[in-house]
Amino acid sequence: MKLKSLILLLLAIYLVACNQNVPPPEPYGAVPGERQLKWHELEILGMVNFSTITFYGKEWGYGDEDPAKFNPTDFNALQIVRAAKAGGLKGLIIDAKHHGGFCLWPSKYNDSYTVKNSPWREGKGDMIRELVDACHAEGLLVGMYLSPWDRNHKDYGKQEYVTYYHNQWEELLTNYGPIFEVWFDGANGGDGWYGGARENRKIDRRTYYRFDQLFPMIRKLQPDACIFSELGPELRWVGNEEGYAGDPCWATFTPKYRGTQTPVLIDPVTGLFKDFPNGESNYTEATNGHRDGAYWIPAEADFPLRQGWFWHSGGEGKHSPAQLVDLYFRSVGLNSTMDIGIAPDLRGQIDNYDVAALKGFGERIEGIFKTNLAQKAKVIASNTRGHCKKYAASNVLDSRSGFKTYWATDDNIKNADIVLDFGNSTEFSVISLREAIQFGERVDNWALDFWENGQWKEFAAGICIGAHRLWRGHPIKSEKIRLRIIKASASPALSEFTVYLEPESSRQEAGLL
Ligand code: FUL
Ligand code: CA
Repeated sequence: MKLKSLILLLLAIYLVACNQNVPPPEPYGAVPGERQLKWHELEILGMVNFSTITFYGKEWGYGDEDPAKFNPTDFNALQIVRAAKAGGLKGLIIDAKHHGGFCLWPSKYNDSYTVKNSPWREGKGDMIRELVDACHAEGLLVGMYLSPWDRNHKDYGKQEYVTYYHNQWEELLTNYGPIFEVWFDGANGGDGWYGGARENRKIDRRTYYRFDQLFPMIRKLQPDACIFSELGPELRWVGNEEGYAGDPCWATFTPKYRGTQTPVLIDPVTGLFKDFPNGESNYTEATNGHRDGAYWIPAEADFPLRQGWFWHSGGEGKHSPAQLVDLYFRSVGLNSTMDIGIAPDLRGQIDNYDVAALKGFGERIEGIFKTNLAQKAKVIASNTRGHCKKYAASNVLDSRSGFKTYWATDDNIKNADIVLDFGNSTEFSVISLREAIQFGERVDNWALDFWENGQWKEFAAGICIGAHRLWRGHPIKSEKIRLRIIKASASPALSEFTVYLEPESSRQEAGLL
């Protein structure tokens, strides 16, 4: 007994003592910046699309839609934001101006085509302000979408429009508090009303918008805002509007010009593109990303909740709560982020069907991750970096606590095992893995085993873990689960390995009984 205590004491001293001396692993490949690390923790986002075209039943405005038609009968920003919150959305990206050019705020740079020219709130309203206030009240982060393309503006195609566009960004990034994400749509250039000209206007997408000037302004005004576009520089489009990521979906990505293998260069000092081919990129490669891509540009998987990004009657039912759960596993669960398009109706509210879909989705996700069954498990790793407590295997047990605490191995280790021992037979159906992505994407191939009749049996395998990798399946009963890192490009560093049992009701909907 005494000897045992002594050994334990010595072991404890040894573990504590090594804390100071063993440095964390060297980062491997491209790694996320501070802004991106924060963004990775959000996981479920939304985008609100509402404009004159809602009242025309259109998806894209031509630019001549009458602002007098913009008259929601009962606009209610809190109702919209609460519907989003019930779905577990952590941030809302507000479409301030879509391709049709109508502005949801009384821009001082536009006298003819904003809420000021509409009957809504007798022309005295500011819809962005109301939405932002509601987000702040409910604890959601605010993002901004401002379409580069403007089919209303008479100067679209000329320098004057570019100045207008930059001025509008300045307004939006100055007057509405902190912004977590700015969104650049790839759809731009073509025909439109253009102040009555009704013609086709082609622009050079790479140079026209002067992103080389706009991006530094975004940095200056909103240093925490991640910049999203087809290809980055910080967040990339997943390459489809159905809401699923590729398998694998690496966060590392080398943006290239469309139809070529020529990489688009990012300035190493500012982190911004020197040349910005939004709308002319290799976005089809964005679905999977690139193992060892040049930059950390994680994928955002956007899709409209209804049929289309704007509200149309009859569009309900496109996604049931169960289908949203499925998409969650196919986006968030594959190292991407979910971005749900929600569309206010003619009243200016989220309709009941969509409210129920979001609420049902939020409840199901909460139900799945309610109890981390690994919490009390004994965890044993085949190797621990410098035998340090700081890098101990038990650091993987804290669920949803970000990337700070992690298990790491010695540098020369490229395959390793980590076992969760529950102590008794435990039923599970969902596994959650996260790498400590501040050190890059290190793991290539992994597999999961359960213990049955005195031996290990593989039940899942995959390529890439990244910020979040989920496995969901039929329930399995076992005393132990093992994660095998089969191949890694650098010694593994894992921040989470947790275990859940999805409630029977939502498993039933997914055919996973
Ligand atoms: C697309 C646009 O063309 C849609 O109208 C919508 O705004 C969506 C978020 O992006 O590219
Ligand atoms: Ca952890």
